[in-house]
Amino acid sequence: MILLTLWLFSNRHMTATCSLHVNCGGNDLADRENEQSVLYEGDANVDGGAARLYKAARNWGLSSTGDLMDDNNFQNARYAESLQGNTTRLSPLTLTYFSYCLENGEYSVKLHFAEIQFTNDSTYKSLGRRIFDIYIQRVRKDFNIEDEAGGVGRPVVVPFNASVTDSILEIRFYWAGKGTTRFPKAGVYGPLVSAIDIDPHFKTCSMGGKKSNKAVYIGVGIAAPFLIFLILVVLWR
Ligand SMILES: *[C@@H]1O[C@H](CO)[C@@H](O)[C@H](O)[C@H]1NC(C)=O
Ligand SMILES: *[C@@H]1O[C@H](CO)[C@@H](O)[C@H](O)[C@H]1NC(C)=O
Ligand SMILES: CC(=O)N[C@H]1CO[C@H](CO)[C@@H](O)[C@@H]1O
Repeated sequence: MILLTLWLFSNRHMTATCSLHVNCGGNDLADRENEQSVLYEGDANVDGGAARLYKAARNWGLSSTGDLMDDNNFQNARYAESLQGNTTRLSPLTLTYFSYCLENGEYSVKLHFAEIQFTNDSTYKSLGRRIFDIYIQRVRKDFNIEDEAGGVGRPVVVPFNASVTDSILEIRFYWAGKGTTRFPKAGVYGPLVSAIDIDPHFKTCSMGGKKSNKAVYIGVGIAAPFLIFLILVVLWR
């Protein structure tokens, strides 16, 4: 019985999750939404590189490919960009965020964007156009943050629905060569994203937090009569 209790406890860490919040290109950030504290896990410490695969401690990661050939940065040191504390992750070619060990079901995916590399004014810095494709099972082609948000420097949140059938959800951003590569300066093209929300449409997360509590209750439920029995035996003696 004690072994069973231990097994139930140890299994808590292997169960699937059913939500993910990422602060792309930034640090861990606690946000309050609907009276609840939500932790946005940051990936600021993940560098660029022509090909990069990163696995976070918890069930998610990212992969980034491509080299900004003309940015005079041969180390590809960082692909995190920020404006007034608002961070984003940029990738020259493809950027994929993946979440694995997700409970199967229907999910809401919200992608947060803000065009922070171009300006609104009438200088050459406003001439840039960033166009990329988004793949979440279905394709959203020729996505342009500036058009979607109605200007630069403005945040926009774009909702998607996703159905998870094999516990993996992949969000891929792909730069198909459209838009500008030289305005306002070299090396600003490629997909860019600020934050990601993955939340289940279903009410209770049976394999996530809820069930782990249940496992503990079952463990305690089984162990308690055994303990009482043990105490009674000791007292009787
Ligand atoms: C750009 O223009 C839009 C629409 O006029 C405006 O809402 C937005 O705040 C402007 N962005 C900046 C950075 O000034
Ligand atoms: C997602 O699905 C829900 C329920 O079917 C629907 O109400 C909503 O409009 C969908 N959202 C998108 C972005 O397709
Ligand atoms: C572009 C963008 O996301 N701007 C936000 C930066 O952060 C401040 C608060 O810290 C927001 O008010 C802006 O909307």
